[in-house]
Amino acid sequence: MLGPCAAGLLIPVRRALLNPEPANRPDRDRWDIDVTDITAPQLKADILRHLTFTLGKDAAHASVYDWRMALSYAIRDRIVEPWFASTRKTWETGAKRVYYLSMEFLIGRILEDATINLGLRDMAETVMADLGQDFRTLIEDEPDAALGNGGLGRLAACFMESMATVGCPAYGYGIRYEHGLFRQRFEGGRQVETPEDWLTQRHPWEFERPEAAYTIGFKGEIVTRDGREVWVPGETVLAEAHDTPVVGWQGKWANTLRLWAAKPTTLFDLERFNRGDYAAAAEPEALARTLSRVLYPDDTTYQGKELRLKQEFFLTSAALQDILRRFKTGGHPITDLPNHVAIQMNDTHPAIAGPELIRLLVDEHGLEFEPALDIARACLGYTNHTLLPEALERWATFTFGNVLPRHMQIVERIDAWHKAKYPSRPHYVGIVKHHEVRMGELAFLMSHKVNGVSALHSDLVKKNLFPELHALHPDQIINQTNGVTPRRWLKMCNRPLSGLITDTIGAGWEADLDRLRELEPHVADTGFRTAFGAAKRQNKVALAEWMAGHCGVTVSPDALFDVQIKRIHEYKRQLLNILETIARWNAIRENPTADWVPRVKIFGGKSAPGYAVAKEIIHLINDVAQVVNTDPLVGDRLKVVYPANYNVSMAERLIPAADLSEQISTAGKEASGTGNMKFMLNGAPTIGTLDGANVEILHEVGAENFFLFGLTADQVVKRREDPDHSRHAIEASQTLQDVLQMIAEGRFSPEEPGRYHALVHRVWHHDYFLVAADFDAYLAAQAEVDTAYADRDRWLAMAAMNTARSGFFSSDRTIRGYMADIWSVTSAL
Ligand code: 26V
Repeated sequence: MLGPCAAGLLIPVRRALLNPEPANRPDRDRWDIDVTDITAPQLKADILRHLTFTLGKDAAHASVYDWRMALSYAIRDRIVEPWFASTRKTWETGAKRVYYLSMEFLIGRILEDATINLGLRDMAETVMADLGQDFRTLIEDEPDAALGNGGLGRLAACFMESMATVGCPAYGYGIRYEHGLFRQRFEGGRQVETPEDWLTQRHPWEFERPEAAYTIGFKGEIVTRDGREVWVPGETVLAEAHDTPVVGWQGKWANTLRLWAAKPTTLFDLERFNRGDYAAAAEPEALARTLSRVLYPDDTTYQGKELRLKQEFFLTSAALQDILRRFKTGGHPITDLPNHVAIQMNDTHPAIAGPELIRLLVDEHGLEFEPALDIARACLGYTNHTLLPEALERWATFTFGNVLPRHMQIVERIDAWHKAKYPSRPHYVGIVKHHEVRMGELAFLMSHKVNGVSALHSDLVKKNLFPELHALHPDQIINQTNGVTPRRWLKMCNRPLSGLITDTIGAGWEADLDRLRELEPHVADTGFRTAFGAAKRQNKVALAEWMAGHCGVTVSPDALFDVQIKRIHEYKRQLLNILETIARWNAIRENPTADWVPRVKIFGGKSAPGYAVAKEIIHLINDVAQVVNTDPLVGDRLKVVYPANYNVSMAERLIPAADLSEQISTAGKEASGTGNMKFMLNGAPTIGTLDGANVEILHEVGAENFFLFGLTADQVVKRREDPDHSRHAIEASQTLQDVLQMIAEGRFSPEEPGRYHALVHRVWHHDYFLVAADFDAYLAAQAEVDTAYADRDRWLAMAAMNTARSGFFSSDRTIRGYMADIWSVTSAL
């Protein structure tokens, strides 16, 4: 469709630059849209037209912002055609659609990604240069759309791009938060949060749809009408749609991300206004808007806040009403719903979809309870993303029944139906227990498939999370190992390496990532390895420059860049990493003339605002950085850098420049990880435990290209049986004793020597995440890393093998798995 060869995206750009006439193309059928069918002069004219008529700016006075907007609108124009074509084709073929419900979409920037998928990136750069503008500056002017906390939200964003790439007709449904994830600053080494405000500037990628709005009810009471129970809500808000088109690789398909903004159902109380009571008059508006005001920043502990439950219902009800409205225009009987609609629940956050769909089918479509339940279960799928008990959602029946009285009734009915159908179900299993509604059980019972996100995790979902339900429904739990989109996480963020890959194996790997295996034979070739090393070095030089500017720390690009970036959480064990850093510092000071492999320890990540222990760990990392980085005895042999406000865009900088990927969670705790996959793609070997998708990374890359250490998930459970496991581990390790002693004595906090007493005490006496037990093994693995890195040839081969064997971790593969095993949907391409 893009012309005769796969290089169709690259060649037309250059040809177009030379020749302003659009290329003559043979007749194409009506779906066959060539998104590269534009010349540089045309693109330039589009940009200037938007600058003038959309932004009302004269080129002579346009700012970076104006130019970015003009370019964004010009690029967005190119997406509209494939977007319409995709929608039309879905309608005309009556294809089944997928609806991905997620409270989070951690998108990041859109502009460069869109130009890449449209094959217009280089043209855009040239045209902007022609207009006197630096493309990179424009790209970096765009704020991140940070509508998510971490892995779960970023996965949803990768899935949206992959569904568009593989031609899966799909809608993403989420909330258009006015404020995304908070901004992080460090003050005296402590995390300080400030609100994020990505929408204060215009968001050029969305189309507002005031005509697509639904009423969402809360609270109120149940009344009986014509012998049926009906819900009369006590409060209502309006959910208004905002659509962002998501275009896939080479623009062959585009889907919609539909985000809901809350609006009041009545604008304001005119009577109160006329009485002069202005604040009270505006109350309905203020109340409604709080619903889509801010993303909950805590992905570690479930808190049972009423507003959160309301947000979840707001998203879910708006989505389901929209889905049913669209379905009805097709004229099929309602019993046909599962043949046309697949709904995926991204964790339990939208798990109210089960009861809400039943409510809509029963109360508004007149179905009986059981047929409605069968239809709902046939449509719904549930993805579990965590086993951590403190993150599992459960609502007090009091709160749940108050906010959603009709749904409370339905939940009880679902529970009773299941118990009646499976009388052998143990008494302690069920949705409503101990005055709580358990959302995991609800999602399980209302789905036809439940999936985990890595092989190990899916096993643990069966064994530890839902053992009884698994016994009753042995085919329900399946695995779909996560993936990441190689367009953003290799092609876009790592131009030196992706250029080398294309030069070596040709184009086309972007949408067929298994083709990276073709790199393997080249790994033995010195020329290739050197080029691989040069690409990595180029990224490291760029990162070093950026860190000097942003963190004031100068590092050598020849040092080993050791990177741990993710949310700060005890189970992810940033503490283990910083303890090893201190041990390394001690060792260097004891023997400064030894042949040290220089290291830069790079950390990135935010803590939930109320997570005190994680905040202590952040403080400790910054305190250690302060001491180590100013130690003249150590110099370049060790640096610690912790840039504030880690986000998607920062990840795009750090990952291509990483030599070593830190994936050191306590085994059994990290459901999958997706950062681990991004590092692998970009040629950074992993130091890691047998946890989450690390297990599969190890399997793909081979033990010789992975630094494995630590207790296994089973061993972790056994080790905890010894109540003194941490004391035993510490007493057996002089190195660890010394490190803990230094921290306890205030070596890194001389102005407040007792700052870390509690932290050290916890390692000695509780240490639930087994930092002490894994410490020596981690140190040994880090020593192996040093040895391997010192042998440049060996290291480059390891790094290149990681890229070559990363094909499995494309989210295209994951999406194809969901399509086949959960959604029963085929590609529309
Ligand atoms: C949990 C909660 C708890 C209740 C309130 C708000 C809230 C918001 C987000 C979360 C998310 C926790 C689950 C999560 O992010 N899991 C991560 O999912 C990734 C994608 O599957 C996976 O790679 C990570 O290992 C997993 O930690």
